[in-house]
Amino acid sequence: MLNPSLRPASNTEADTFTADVLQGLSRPIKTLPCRYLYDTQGSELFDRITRLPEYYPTRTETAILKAHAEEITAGVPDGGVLIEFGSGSSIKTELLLERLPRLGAYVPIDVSHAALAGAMKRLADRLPHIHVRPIVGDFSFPTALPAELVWRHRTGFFPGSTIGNLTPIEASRLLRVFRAVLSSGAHLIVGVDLKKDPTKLVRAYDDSAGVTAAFNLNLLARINRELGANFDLGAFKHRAIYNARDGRIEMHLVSLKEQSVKIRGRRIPFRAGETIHTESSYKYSLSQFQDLARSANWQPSRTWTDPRQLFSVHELISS
Ligand code: SAH
Ligand code: AVI
Repeated sequence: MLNPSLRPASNTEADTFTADVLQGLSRPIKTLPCRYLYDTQGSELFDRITRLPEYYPTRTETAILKAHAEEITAGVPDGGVLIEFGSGSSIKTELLLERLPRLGAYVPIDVSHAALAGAMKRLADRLPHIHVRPIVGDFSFPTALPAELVWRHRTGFFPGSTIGNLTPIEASRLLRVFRAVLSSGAHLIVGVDLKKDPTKLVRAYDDSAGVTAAFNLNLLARINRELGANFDLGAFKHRAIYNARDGRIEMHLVSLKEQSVKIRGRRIPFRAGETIHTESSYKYSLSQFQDLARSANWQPSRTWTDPRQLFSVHELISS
């Protein structure tokens, strides 16, 4: 529960960010919500991650979407709306949009203004016939569609294994929110990273070029920029571990010494070796994910994977 003295006076973005940061860093085990990784710099760094040799998810999911684009788009009727949750650069989505010349509209939803602006520009150049209606916002809350689209058939797209960044309980809740946004009978296409050798996983989240480290540390830089904090970026180190019990990769920022940081007039102490848990990335087996989908009243339909079973794309139907 948010300490009343920290509760924001008004619900502006900056107030919510301040409250979330102070609340997360006041816990016995310090955490920060991973959606804050994606400011302008964070979205750019994430795009660089997707091109790293060690980061297999993006190229593997892209190959699956390429190989099965026809089947995946078969359920989208002419005039329908494709709603993407956490659309980022929308690069993969082009593979679907290319096959949907008579789509009513593409609605990308993302918290990152910068990512949406970049995607809009690229799509306007590459697929000018597609009507794009972006929504800046948090996909965890039901989103109202623009009035002219409410009567159209909806299909959801949630690639990238972004669902893995939520705990299974949060993921089930989110799938229920999507069900409400998409309405009954809708199809939802979800990209889900699969369980695999932990060494390969850790390499994907602690790459040799240090891009993932920069992505993680950018969260502290963002808190300095936007909340006037004084994190010393050299005094924290990126760490990625595989937590086998929970089946998830965890990203942490480790304090290299005893220190304290000032954020909006509050002093936050750190012990040497203490960590801030900044992101979890859950890995599922095919059946684990299908069970999760059923828990949210989605009926698993078709599933596509790559030959090495690194990544999966699931088609779910709202029951
Ligand atoms: N779909 C793209 C991008 C995945 S990266 C792909 O598959 O490559 C995850 C994206 O989700 C980022 O662009 C981030 O800004 C966005 N995101 C994360 N949490 C979000 C939330 N709660 N609401 C809306 N967007 C979110
Ligand atoms: C967006 N999300 C699915 C990425 C992942 O793999 O969990 C975010 C990421 N974090 C570090 N590398 C990539």
